[in-house]
Amino acid sequence: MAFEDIIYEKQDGIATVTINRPQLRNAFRGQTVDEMVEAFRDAWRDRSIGVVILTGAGDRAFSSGGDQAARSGGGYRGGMNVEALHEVIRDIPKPVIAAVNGYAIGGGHVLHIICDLSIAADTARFGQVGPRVGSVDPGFGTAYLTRLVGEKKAREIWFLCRQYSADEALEMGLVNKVVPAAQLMDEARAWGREILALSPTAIRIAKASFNAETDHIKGIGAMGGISLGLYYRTEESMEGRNAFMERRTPDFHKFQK
Ligand code: 2NE
Repeated sequence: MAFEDIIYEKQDGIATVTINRPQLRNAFRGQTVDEMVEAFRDAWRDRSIGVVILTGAGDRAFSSGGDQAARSGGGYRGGMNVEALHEVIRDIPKPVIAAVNGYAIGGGHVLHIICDLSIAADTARFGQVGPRVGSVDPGFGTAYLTRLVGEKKAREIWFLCRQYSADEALEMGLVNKVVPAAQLMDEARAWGREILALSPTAIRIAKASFNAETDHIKGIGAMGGISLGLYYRTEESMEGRNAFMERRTPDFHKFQK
């Protein structure tokens, strides 16, 4: 498999998917998402793999979400099937560990939310940014986030678009552990090895049973994806996107209803 936007490696039972666009804080475009889906499907099929680690290249970002440069009034250039990516991370019958090595922002934050476990570098920063940049990620990004941090905190995260430190993320139940940045991948692999020593069938059943409780959120995500496609066509959404690209504060006043 030849990938351009990701690095996909397999070693000793652990597959690692690395978003490799560090110059854009590992923002993803349609192609990046397609490549990640293909890598996860390969890890699903490969009987030698028991755990997948998802991370970002470099030391600045896990992922900053959708590539705003690839977005216009018609949505992301060439389309972007984020729902397929969310589904494969959830449905692959093997634990997925997010190794959050820097900014996990916007759609990048949602990716780590969906992973089974999250280990953060002490330098990591977390947050949603959609309402500031003319986007929103309804589904797992909202409803499942609420399962992790509770209703009040989830609404704070979305309604204020603040950033949170790794220690704050740990305190609110967003991540499992915080480690010094230099130890992040070793720690993620150590967690992976611990899982590999356990019964894969028991793990598989456990993951499916955890998912069963929240699988209905897929439907919210599907409806949300359609709404988002319509929202992206609006002047209001483009004001957020354009303000980010032009490095200015967005002005949403005239859209208040
Ligand atoms: C991540 C963050 C906080 C980093 O800030 P900083 O100050 O460390 O870096 P800077 O200067 O903002 O970014 C470095 C370079 O990366 C680009 C920037 O434009 C900049 O480019 P140059 O000036 O060097 O040429 N960059 C960063 N993030 C990008 C992005 N997402 N798309 C395109 N270029 C990006 C800061 O950069 C930030 O807040 N970024 C998030 C921007 C954002 O709008 N993300 C998308 C949210 S919507 C979404 O992800 C989504 C959804 O809502 C629904 C479905 C699917 C996706």
